[in-house]
Amino acid sequence: MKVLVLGGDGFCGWPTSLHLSARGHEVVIVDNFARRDADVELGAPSLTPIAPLETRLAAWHEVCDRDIGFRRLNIAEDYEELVELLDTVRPDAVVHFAEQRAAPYSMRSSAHKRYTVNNNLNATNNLLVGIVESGIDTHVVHLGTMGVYGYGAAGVTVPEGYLRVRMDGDDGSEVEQEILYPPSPGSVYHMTKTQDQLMFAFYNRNDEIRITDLHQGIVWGTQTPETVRDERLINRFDYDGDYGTVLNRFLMQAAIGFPLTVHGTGGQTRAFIHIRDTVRCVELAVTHPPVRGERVRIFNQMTETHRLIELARLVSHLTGTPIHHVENPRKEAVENELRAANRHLLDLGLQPITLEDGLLREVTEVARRYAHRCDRDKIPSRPRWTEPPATAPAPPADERPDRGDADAVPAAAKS
Ligand code: NAD
Ligand code: USQ
Repeated sequence: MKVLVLGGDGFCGWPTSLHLSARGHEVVIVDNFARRDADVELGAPSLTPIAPLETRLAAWHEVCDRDIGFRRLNIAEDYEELVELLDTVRPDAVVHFAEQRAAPYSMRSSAHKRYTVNNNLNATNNLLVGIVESGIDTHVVHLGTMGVYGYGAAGVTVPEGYLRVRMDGDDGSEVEQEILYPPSPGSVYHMTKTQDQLMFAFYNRNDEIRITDLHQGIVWGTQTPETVRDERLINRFDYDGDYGTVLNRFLMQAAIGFPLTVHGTGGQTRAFIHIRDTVRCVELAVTHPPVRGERVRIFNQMTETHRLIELARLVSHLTGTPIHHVENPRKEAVENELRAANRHLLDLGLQPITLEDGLLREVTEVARRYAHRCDRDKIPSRPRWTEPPATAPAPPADERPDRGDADAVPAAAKS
């Protein structure tokens, strides 16, 4: 199949592009390097040394004699070029990873909130309008998030996208309907993903665009069978307080002996998936497209749920690293239960990789190998969801929130 991978230079997009290429698909990556620009803005590059994209692509050609195409485009702004690309490539599927994906980054400042909304909503809308304008029949596979549901499901297993509801009809009868599960975003970033859902529902109904929306949990791990084939293919590893996600952060912190930064009590429960399963799930979605006229497919792309304090204890037990409960910079429930359905991907053949010591050690070893590249000052997560009330007692000196460069303009918004 011909597949356009939007955001194919990123943490999920790069290994997915390699996986699809290795499985015989014809891949073209589209990226504007906004993520690499954010590395520079934050002064916190990937822990692993990621090669420039041209070097990555040349290395892939060397190791497996396959070509991956590349087009540098800002899909949120370069609309005409995007339409021309869609028209030329005429892809069977477009995998859409190209959004600003970090919740803390989206909460840094007014400029970061505006950048995240402008980038993510225009990226998705441009893609959908562009597909309509070019008249191609392609399948959009979008990376959404489990965070669209919020994380407190009131004793209910979170369904895959749709909720069956019963309402009282005007004539006293009972009316049954399936609606999108009520959105409950916990950050500006997550809010953009809930808005993506509405755009998908509209263009799917109005223009019959075929869409699969993958509501992904927190991705952990770093390498896949393809990225280990050559050091120039190595995947990125985010450990900083904006882009680093919780389990990879704990494993990296353990690798350098930095006390594990549990926000608050650690009672939050979240959904997780290993990067090797991410790439397999995307391929399953790409190779099992919906038919024209079918409503938006929503799959929960997660394999397990864990309470953060339990993950921290597991990592602490494996490595001997102490746990440090830090003041939570986010506005989120102190603790929550979370169960979610994931039948669709299992039925398509996914055999989940779940948390086990070997894989945890593998990530810690990667982190240890590149520990010399870590800047410990970039580890604390500084963006705050709200300002503390003026009357609040000052936190102890060693836990005083440091706003750092929170008011800087996002790098990508300047270009
Ligand atoms: P990432 O930031 O590493 O990659 C995103 C890529 O998209 C980057 O290479 C960036 O340069 C590119 N991009 C952003 N805006 C663009 C634009 N306007 N035009 C062209 N390219 C653009 O993020 P990731 O971790 O690979 O996440 C990919 C997708 O998966 C995101 O949409 C994210 O919301 C979703 N997701 C990620 C996780 C996770 O834990 N990493 C979990 C759930 C969902
Ligand atoms: N947390 C800590 N300590 C840390 C970092 C985070 O306790 O050092 C806590 C946070 O307070 C939060 C939880 O861990 O309760 C998850 O934080 P995270 O940064 O790992 O994940 P999140 O902000 O939710 O975002 C990530 C990805 C995003 C994706 C989302 C999936 O960056 O792109 O959409 O995971 S989900 O969480 O299911 O919504």
